[in-house]
Amino acid sequence: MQLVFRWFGEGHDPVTLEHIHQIPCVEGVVCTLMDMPAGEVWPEEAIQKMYDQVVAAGLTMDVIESVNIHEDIKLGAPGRDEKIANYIETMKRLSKVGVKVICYNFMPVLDWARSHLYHPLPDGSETMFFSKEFILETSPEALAKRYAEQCGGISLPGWEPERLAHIKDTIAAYENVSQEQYWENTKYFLDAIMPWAEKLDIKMAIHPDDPPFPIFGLPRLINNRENIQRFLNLNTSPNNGLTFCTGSLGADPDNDVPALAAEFASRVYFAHIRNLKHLNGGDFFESAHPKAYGSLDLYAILKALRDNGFDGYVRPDHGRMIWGEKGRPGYGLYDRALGITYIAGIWEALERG
Ligand code: DNO
Repeated sequence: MQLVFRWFGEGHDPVTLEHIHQIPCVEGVVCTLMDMPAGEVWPEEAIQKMYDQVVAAGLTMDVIESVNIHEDIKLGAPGRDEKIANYIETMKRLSKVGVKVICYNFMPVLDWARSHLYHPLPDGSETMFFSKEFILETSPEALAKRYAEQCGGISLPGWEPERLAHIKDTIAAYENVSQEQYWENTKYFLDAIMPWAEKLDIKMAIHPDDPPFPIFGLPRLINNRENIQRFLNLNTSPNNGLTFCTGSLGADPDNDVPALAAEFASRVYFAHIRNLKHLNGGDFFESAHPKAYGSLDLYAILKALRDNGFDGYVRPDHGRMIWGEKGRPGYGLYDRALGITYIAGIWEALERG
């Protein structure tokens, strides 16, 4: 197991590599090229520059989150073969600097969604909040506008400008894609990339849908036991694996997250560990990591992963904004640093028995 920390890259993240290097137990960072539009080949120089920066800071860059999938691939549109070829070329280039895991998602149009990015908690911290009623009543365009206002110009991963530019048309395009067709489009992509993933020794780790239930009438894929199993059966390459995101899967109280961790541990190559608190009616907020604060038992989840052979990368996921920190929602320095220390403590206790 290797503990890693997400870093959005120079100019995109108020958290520096030097800060990350000072957090106990962190060996590497999880990076991306934030400026790269989905569907394009990542330039070798930019990959090399990012890699050199990370290594110079004493950290590893084994995991990339994310190489985003172009909508043509998800929609099964005529341009998909070219976009898939570009995706494979990016995989080849990443493997040259030793990348071992690529985290990606197959969520239509949007990545994650929350109603509030900076919801105040009674202790004075701020966190992300999901109000089901709010999301049901809003439109994706209104949500994007709200995020832009709240974030003061930061481009949020999953809500990048190029993704938002055609949001209405892209959502409309999904009206012609049934859930079954969506599975077929997923399989088409997996069948094309997995032989390369094997050759390049890259584990592909799909991220679950966040939230794990349908929003804005769009199809869902990775949201419960049955669908995870179905996904893994679509292409049985051992390189076809999962990012096990406790907060995404755990947002549905019907998902028994430790049981899912136990069942799928051998296909989990990357874990996002965070907690959340369920409220009435499907609402939830993202809490501090320890069990006393949320509805998930991260000890039980980590134990289930470890007991069942997981040996991948782990990062603390979304933290609250504490101690007056201002930054990317979910990705401040302090609470994630507390989170990773909690995870490291649990792991050490598990290893020492
Ligand atoms: C949000 C993240 C997601 C994740 C992608 C992976 O905070 O967990 O944006 O990076 O879904 O492709």
